[in-house]
Amino acid sequence: MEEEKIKPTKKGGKNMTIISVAIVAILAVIFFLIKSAKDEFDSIDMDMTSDNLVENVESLGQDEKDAEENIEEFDISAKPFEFSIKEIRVKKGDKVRINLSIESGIHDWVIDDFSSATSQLSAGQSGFVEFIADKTGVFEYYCSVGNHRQLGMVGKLIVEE
Ligand SMILES: [Cu+2]
Repeated sequence: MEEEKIKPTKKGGKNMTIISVAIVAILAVIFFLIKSAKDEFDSIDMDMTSDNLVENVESLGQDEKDAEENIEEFDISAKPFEFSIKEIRVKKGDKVRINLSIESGIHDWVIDDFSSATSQLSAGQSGFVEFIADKTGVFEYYCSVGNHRQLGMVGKLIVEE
């Protein structure tokens, strides 16, 4: 009789031990997760202190600005042997869109420095090209048809900081 009474108690004790170990293990995992999350949070906090906070907020604003993407659009018409716009000025990071329409002859609009070009278009046609002005400087655009470039069918793209 006594043995039978002890047995279930022993069994229960064993189960309790397993459960306790499991709980401790789970708590350890939770603690570890919380701690690593907190460490991460603390390191973010560090960057957000005083002056850095202002910088971070400002750069956040800058990122939003970039995400909006400032598109600079230019309508250029072409005839032998000139473009209606000979100088384009944009800011670095701007998306540039060139809408080219052809008055007479066959022309295109090419800028090697940004590996961009419209297709060759004939009178009455229009096309466009878009690219990001991702570097500053003065770059030449031109018409690649025949010797149009040599005949002065060129212009300047000025990208400012
Ligand atoms: Cu041309």
